[in-house]
Amino acid sequence: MSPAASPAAFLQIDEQLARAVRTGLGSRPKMLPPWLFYDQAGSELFEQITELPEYYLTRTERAILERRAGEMIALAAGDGRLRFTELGAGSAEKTRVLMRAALARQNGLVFEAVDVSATALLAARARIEREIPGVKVRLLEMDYTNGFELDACEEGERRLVLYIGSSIGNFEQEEAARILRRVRKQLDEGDGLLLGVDLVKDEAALLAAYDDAAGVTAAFNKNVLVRINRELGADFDLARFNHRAVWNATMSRMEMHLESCAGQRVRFAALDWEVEFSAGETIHTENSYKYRPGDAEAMLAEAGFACAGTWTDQRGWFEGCLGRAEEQGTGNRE
Ligand code: AVJ
Repeated sequence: MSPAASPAAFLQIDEQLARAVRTGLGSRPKMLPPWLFYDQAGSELFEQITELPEYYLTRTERAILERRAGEMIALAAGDGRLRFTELGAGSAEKTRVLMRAALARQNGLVFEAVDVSATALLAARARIEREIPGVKVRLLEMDYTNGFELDACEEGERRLVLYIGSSIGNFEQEEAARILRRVRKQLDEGDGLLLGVDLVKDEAALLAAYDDAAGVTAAFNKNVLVRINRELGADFDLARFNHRAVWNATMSRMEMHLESCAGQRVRFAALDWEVEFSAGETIHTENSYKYRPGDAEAMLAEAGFACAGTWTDQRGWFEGCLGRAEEQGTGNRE
């Protein structure tokens, strides 16, 4: 098809987004990948979620870090200097606790922030460099799930990869394992990976965290439709989709869906495409896996890390686990 034949060829469309939408909404059940949430508005909504009374994850993990950062950093650093690399850094709000602990042991700290949201990264750098003297922020705008390459550390420096906030919970077991193995391949023996995972708890607490009273999570979920309307010239009517949060006990995950409240047809001008929805049909927009004690250690071990420490809160709702990169075998696993 020549560009002129496309009704919306003038729209500068993001090919990755177009592909994700075509694939996800063209399949049954319909789904969309969670990275689509994080445009500027979505990143801001996520920041609001982290402050909701129902969303215990951020608060609980921060409390663990506040109590244990010194210990974590000492274990990760050994007798070397640390460099931080955070996957899905976002605002890197909680990371500041770890930065301060590192700066109590060493002069200066390089912080490499990896994220798909450029606006979130720029805001994080401005704030961190203004408020925590000694931290040098490097921005890496990329989707770490597609693999990535990191610069080598300097002599005497150890890298500590931060993969916190239960970000790994968005991925199926296989994909999560692949991400951790790829991280391991970028590290040297003795480098660290701090993994933060949300734990299984009573269903009511989980449901509330993903369906808050103020409706912020609903807005976050629906924002994906707002984004598709804007970027692909689609005509989703937000009033005709409902936010749904479901606990899937069999799969040990919270799921978010957008449920079509009527039979309807949605048009995507930029794709010259239409999709039908039946009443009650859903778009599955996110999985958030919840783990059991021992799961994080097992995932780390499988990827080539020895567990150097595990920390949790009094309720046992969230867990941080520090893996130390072990000597790598010659086996070429991906
Ligand atoms: C950023 C993936 C950890 O799964 O809890 C918040 C995203 N989704 N509310 C999570 C999210 C709904 C969050 N993660």
